[in-house]
Amino acid sequence: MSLIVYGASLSPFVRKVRACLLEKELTYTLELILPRNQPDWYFQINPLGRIPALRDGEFDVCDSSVICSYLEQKYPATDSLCGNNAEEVAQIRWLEKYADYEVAPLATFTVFFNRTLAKSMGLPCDEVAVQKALAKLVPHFDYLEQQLAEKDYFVAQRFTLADLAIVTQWVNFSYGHEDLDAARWPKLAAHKQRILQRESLQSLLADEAKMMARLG
Ligand SMILES: N[C@@H](CCC(=O)N[C@@H](CS)C(=O)NCC(=O)O)C(=O)O
Repeated sequence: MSLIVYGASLSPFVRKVRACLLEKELTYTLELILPRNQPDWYFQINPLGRIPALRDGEFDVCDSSVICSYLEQKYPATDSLCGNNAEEVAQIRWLEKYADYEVAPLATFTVFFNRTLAKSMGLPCDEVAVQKALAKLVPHFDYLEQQLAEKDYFVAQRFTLADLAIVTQWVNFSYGHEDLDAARWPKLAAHKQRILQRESLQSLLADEAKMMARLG
């Protein structure tokens, strides 16, 4: 088995895949591909040019959600993160999609991009867009707080891809100098801390700290 993740460590989707691999105790290497600066050959793996992609031997697959589900099917002896029955799978998929398509455009593509990445690319920070995104995030925080209720994890009373997909967005949110308001969303804030304590995420965050330091 030879697993290569293509991408850059500060992407929430790359973090999701790397944490999934670590949780499954699958060894991989990370090959750096920067969005907007991809080599031509990368478009043969992902015609959209987006990161992450995974190479497993001769097999290529892209999109973090598809990659994690592939790993679950391909390596069934590893810890299950995608659910053990139809109901769990559906709930996990829903929350993962919610994180990837509702939260990410605001927390990562707007707040993190403008506050942190834009500067490093010589672009201005669009603070008006950031403030609009922060306002739009409020109902998402409310919904997720309500979904979590009194549980430690979103689904099945154990760590799953739903927890990972959501918390990976909070990491980029914090890199954009914002944080969940623990007074307003105490369960969600505690959940974030709980998930970030995991060994997989602790090791990734240590790696990312070097990159954040370089970005200044
Ligand atoms: N749904 C995709 C989203 C991937 C994505 O949007 N990645 C960003 C980096 S965080 C990217 O590659 N953007 C470059 C582009 O869209 O050209 C996934 O889960 O992998």
